[in-house]
Parts: sequence; structure tokens; C-alpha cells
Amino acid sequence: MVSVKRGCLIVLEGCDRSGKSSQSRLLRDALGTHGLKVKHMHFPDRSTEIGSTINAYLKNSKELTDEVIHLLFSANRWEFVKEMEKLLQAGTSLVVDRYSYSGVAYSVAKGLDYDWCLAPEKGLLKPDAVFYLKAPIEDLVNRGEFGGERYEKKEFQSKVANVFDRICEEQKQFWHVIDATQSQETVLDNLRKKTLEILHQMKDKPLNLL
Ligand code: 2DT
Ligand code: MG
Repeated sequence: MVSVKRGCLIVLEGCDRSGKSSQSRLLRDALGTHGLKVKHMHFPDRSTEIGSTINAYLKNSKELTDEVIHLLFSANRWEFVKEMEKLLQAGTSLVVDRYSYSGVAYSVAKGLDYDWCLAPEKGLLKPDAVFYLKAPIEDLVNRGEFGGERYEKKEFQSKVANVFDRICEEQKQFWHVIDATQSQETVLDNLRKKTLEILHQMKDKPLNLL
């Protein structure tokens, strides 16, 4: 019997405007041209009931306490865990725009406890690699106005960046810093090369949990 090798869980993290959305789509397309099965995902996934509550919160049309919205973001990931596992086991790699680390970074930036924030993520699928798209906040601001959603403010983004830096330091085994000030082409090239290496390294390793 031909054994189907599992896919890899690849996550892109970083502040708003760091290029995650464009790069995660470009990376999906680039891996596709190598003949790999790959699916793009984004959290929060606003298509579910929980996602629509999150959307209302982000658009400032609904107020929730910091703890409640934190747990909803996490629940939104739990909604997809079975589907993600099934795809990975069937050999499809996932390129995911934001994951548990955005969950922790944005809530800790508001003042919530780090360990408390991490707790509901335990048991979710562990990424094989996290690409941290990093650029000075000044650069991100210069890319144009932040939008009108909650959190899209310079001072807040600096706090988020500090938490991402802390997580990156603690989880260096599978975090990779990508200099997001480089051209779109160069960033994509870095991501593509590193992802192909990781796919090769991980193909015989089991999936892990956070
Ligand atoms: P997008 O602009 O990428 O749609 O994100 N966020 C995201 C959290 O606070 N916690 C989470 O768990 C996740 C996934 C980051 C919308 C905002 O939601 C924040 C920005
Ligand atoms: Mg946004």
C-alpha cells in the first residue's frame, strides 16, 4: 500500500500590515506549483456563528469583556481542529494566516495573563513552523493608514509586537523570523524555500499538539 505522507501545518504570524495575508496566499500558490496539495486558512474564520460574533466585536458593533473575546477566538480555532487534522493526515498542507499566537499576543497586550491566555490553546494542533513576519512598527505605519478595526492602532501594535518577540524567543525551535521589510518577492522566496525544507523534514514525523 502506498503510504500517504502527512501535510504540514505552516502558520504566518505578525502584526497588522506585516504582509501575512498576501504572503500566505502567495505561499499557497507557490507550493501548488510544486505539485503539493495545499489549503489556505485564516483565523479568525468569520464564517461561523462564533466568527460572526468576533467580526461584530472587531468592527466595534459589539462589546465583550477581554476574557470572553479571548475564549471566542480560541473556540473559533477549536471549531476547525477536526477538519484540519483530517486534511493534514490525508497529505494536504495548511498555510494558516494567524493562529494561537495572535490569540495570546493580542490578549496579553491588553493586560491578560500570559499563561491564562495560552491555556485554551492546549490540545490544538501544533504548527510544524511559524513564520514571524517582523518589521519595525514605524515601517508598518508607513505602509498606509491602519484600518478602522479594533486593535489597528500604533501604540497597541507595539505592545503586540513585544509579545510576539517574547513568544518567538521561547519557541525558537519552530519559529522562524522573516524580515518583512524586504520586497514581496524576497519574502516569498524565503518562505517557499523554508517551507519546502520543513515539508521534507516532517514528512515521517507524527502531528503534535500544543
Ligand atoms: P485579521 O485582521 O487578521 O482578520 O485579524 N486576533 C486574531 C486576536 O485578537 N486573537 C486571535 O486569536 C486572532 C486569530 C488580530 C483580526 C484581528 O483579530 C486579532 C487582529
Ligand atoms: Mg486586520
